[in-house]
Amino acid sequence: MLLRFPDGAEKTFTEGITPLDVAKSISSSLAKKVVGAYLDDDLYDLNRTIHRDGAIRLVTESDEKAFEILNHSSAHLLAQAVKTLYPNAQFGVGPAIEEGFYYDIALETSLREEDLAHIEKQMARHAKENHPMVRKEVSRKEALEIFKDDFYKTTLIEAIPDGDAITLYQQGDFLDLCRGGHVGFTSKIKHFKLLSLAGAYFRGDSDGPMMQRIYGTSWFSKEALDAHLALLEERKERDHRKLGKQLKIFMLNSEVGQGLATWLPNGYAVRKVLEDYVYEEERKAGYLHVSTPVLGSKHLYETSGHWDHYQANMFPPMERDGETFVLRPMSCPHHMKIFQSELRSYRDLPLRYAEIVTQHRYEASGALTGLERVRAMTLTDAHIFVRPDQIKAEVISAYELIDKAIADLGLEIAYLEFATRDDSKEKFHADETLWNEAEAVLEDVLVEAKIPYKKVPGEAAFYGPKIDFQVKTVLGHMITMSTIQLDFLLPERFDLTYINADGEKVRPVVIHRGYISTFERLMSILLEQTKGAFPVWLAPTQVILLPVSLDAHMDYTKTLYKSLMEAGYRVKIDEREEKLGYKIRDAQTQKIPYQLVIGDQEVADHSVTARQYGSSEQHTVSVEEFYDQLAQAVAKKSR
Ligand code: TSB
Ligand code: ZN
Repeated sequence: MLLRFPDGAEKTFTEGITPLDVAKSISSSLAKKVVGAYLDDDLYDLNRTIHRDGAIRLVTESDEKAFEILNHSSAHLLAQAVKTLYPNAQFGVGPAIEEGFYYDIALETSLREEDLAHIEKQMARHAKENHPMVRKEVSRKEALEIFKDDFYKTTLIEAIPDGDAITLYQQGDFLDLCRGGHVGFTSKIKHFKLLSLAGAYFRGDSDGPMMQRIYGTSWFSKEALDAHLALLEERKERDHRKLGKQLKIFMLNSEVGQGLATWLPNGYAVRKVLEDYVYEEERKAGYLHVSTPVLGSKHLYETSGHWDHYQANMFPPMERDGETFVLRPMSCPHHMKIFQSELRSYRDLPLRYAEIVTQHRYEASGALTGLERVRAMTLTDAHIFVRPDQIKAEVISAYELIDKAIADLGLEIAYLEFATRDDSKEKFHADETLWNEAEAVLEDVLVEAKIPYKKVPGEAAFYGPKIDFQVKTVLGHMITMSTIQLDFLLPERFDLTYINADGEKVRPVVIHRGYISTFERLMSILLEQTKGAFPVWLAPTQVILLPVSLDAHMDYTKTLYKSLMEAGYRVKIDEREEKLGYKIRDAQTQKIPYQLVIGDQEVADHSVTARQYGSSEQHTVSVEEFYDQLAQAVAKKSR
């Protein structure tokens, strides 16, 4: 039997060897790291015998595929352990997933978190016993016979397309239906952890039976497992839903309604700074601010094409006095009408209308996630009306404005997504010529400006292609934040025109621009990024004053408070009858950037003793010096 290796070398082996044997024939260290092999395009288990010639590529622990093979094998080990502990258990599917594996289990008793530790121990026992995971190919008839009392496996077998091989895997006395790709021996599974329980419908079908899903994760070394568990812990800590509650930033309440966030005073304080930032940056960049209603007539949204292409994301219409209204999912149609409200000349362009826009989208309830995906949202929006010869310069200046804001916010662009259409009829408008032109122009700008991007067909807006700014948080979470979209369609549908230099009526082009996303999504990103320790310019409370004595030091404290408030800072006095140490700890929990302790010395010298969030050091400085520090901290934003 002749096997060809990736480096071109060929070697003859006796028939019936396994990938493990092949690795051993090369080196014993390789044999330790190998987890399987590809023979041509077929994935082989580590212990599956090879009966034919072919190109072989050993899969070792460092291979991307290896994690999947290990985790898939771990799912089997989990099922084996569950079967040992609960002999009546039956099983649905048990795949590897991005960060581990799961198995869906049908069991009379409902499992509790405490049971996971027992199951984990049993897994460790079976791992030690070193069962080979033995592959058997069977006919459909045989498979159905073997699993005749098992509704789940029978259903899964019946779903296997005709002509596909049906394979079973035996490990110890546990037999499972599986396509394969295993580490061959249970002893290869060493560093794993069961993480959580959830309910899951069999094959995701909500009409089918509900099963119990156990999630786990499996790694090739203890270090890797520990690092992953630490990351999971960090993720919990940084979960914006948890932080938002703890720091009283926002609330989600089922009586208010699903996906409808309420901004609490602390959250609104941050949002107001961001609103002012957006307004000022836009003002300096020549944007004109407008304000339009959250409702629009349904007719307006029929004209724009939203009704035809975006209806699935809209709340149903409402009628009054013979007029039909919709809650707007976007503001573009309103801005089109502003453009249309006057006669426009080529000299008026570009016209940049900006608005902090509250809009409503119907997002499926399963898709709602804290503030990241909501149903009522406020977007930092703009629509820029340009002549064709101005497209490039305007796209680039919108890009630069966004780029600066992302840096000011202490975030980073991970990559740009160039979203184009695909051949879906419902999602995109039908004018081939407009599409081709818009995509070509936008891509040209990206290429000329040497901005690297990833092309993603099918993700465009219905009215045109877009550039989405993907931001990555410290946790590696990728989120669409800002967007620049090129639109030749809405000007057409609204019959927008301006008078060109030759006195003719011609069409403008529209650039839709989402600046720093919606405040909801942005807040979710900022919370995750900062763990709620906002930089000074954004912090809900920037300074807290802690008088040592509520009598002796109160006058001076109040004077300071007043002057800081007048100067535009967000300040609080802790007037509670508590020990100073307690108040300091509390201020740290609230992640307030500056804590000022005020006692006899400070009153006498006209000074403050300042401590910064996260530090145990304190410095006594003059009031003037403190003002300087504060102003500098605000000015540097999140940079
Ligand atoms: C930029 N008409 C354009 C606008 O002119 C528009 O609405 N584009 S959008 O559909 O891409 O949305 C703009 C931004 O809103 C997105 O880039 C995303 O950051 C944010 N966003 C979208 N859906 C949600 C949601 N459900 N919850 C929170 N933010 C959202
Ligand atoms: Zn728009």
